[in-house]
Amino acid sequence: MRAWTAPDVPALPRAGRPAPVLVHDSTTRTLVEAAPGPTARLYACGITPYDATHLGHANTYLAFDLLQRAWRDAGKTVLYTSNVTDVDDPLLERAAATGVDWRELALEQTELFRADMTALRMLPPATWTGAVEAIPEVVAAVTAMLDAGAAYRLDGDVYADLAADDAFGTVSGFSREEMLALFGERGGDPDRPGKRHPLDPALWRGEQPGDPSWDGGVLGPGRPGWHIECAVIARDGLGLPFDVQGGGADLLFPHHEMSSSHDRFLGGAPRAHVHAGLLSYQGHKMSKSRGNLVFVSRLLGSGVDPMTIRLALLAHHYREEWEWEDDALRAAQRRLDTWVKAVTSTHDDGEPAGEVLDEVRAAMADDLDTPRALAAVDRWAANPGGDADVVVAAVDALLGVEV
Ligand code: 5CA
Ligand code: ZN
Repeated sequence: MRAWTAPDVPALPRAGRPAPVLVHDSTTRTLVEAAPGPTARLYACGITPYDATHLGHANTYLAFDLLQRAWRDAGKTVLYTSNVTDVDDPLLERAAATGVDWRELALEQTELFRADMTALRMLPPATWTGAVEAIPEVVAAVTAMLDAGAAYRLDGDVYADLAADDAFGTVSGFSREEMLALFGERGGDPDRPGKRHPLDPALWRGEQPGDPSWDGGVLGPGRPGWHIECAVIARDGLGLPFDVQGGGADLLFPHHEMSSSHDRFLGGAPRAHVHAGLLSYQGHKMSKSRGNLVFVSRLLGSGVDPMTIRLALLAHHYREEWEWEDDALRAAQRRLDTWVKAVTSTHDDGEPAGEVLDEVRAAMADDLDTPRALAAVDRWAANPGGDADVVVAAVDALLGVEV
């Protein structure tokens, strides 16, 4: 798929060697230098294109945008791949419920997402692949798993045989009970009769009347399972293993547990798993199924500055679970106004601009600590000194905020 246009990222002055960029790995539950080499490879799970783009999505994509900015500032080449789950049960169900063709729904919502990501100045993936586009590669991967005895057939469907993977369960570290409960809630089918193990995930779903299907070669006609979609798209975009697999906290299990299991078969699991906290609204997690959504496009349409939205999200650490309040935009707008004013009102005895750069840089390299980064800029803006251009560039390059 065609991604969106990249925002400019200014290069920042640097004296000395960059500090390692640390992020929280959900598997070890510690801060790790997830990409120690000169090239950093990131896969952030993309949207299922309906009800896009709500602020929960934006908050999660912001986390991975910031990670790329920190890596780039540390001198790394960043390779970023993402997907669009443009065929899956929830999308087909929404299309059927609203009487819209599922392809049209996916196209329209993907277009909306693209426009929202552009407005929010998110760095685009270098490879952005739809599930439908990846079908030939998924068919080949599932066929190879069957041939190797890592998968089995069940009434026209194909399932991964998790018993073939000794490392299954190590990504989330969840107990079998927790896994079973979450698997059922999040798209799995633990109760399907005939499976070798209730947690085995579908790799290929045989053709169903009324549902779209594609030629699966020896698999028969059907469509891809969800986790193999991301494993194959990540492998083809980044190579395996890659450095960071990312998404919202709801993807840790089953999605990232399962896709990592498939990755192990295909070439190696990601080195770290990074998850953003889920955003709530009106007392519940913002979710398509509940419908308590605040859409980026609605805010933009009502005249909200995209940088205000970005700043409202940046006010919270990416791992925090928090509730969106409508007045968050007012506070963010005030902050943006103060920064804009400070840039043109520096004075001789103000706080030096270079220290703001150091502090923002240090905060971002320390698990993307945006509240600390914003506090550093706020302090400077209250008493701005030195070369304002340095602060403008730091805020642009590291936080993606254009003042
Ligand atoms: N297509 C799959 C991933 S392969 C999917 O989960 N799509 S999604 O549209 O449901 O979500 C896209 C991303 O937004 C995921 O990383 C998901 O974890 C994240 N997300 C969804 N809801 C929220 C929320 N309320 N707060 C934060 N992130 C969220
Ligand atoms: Zn995914």
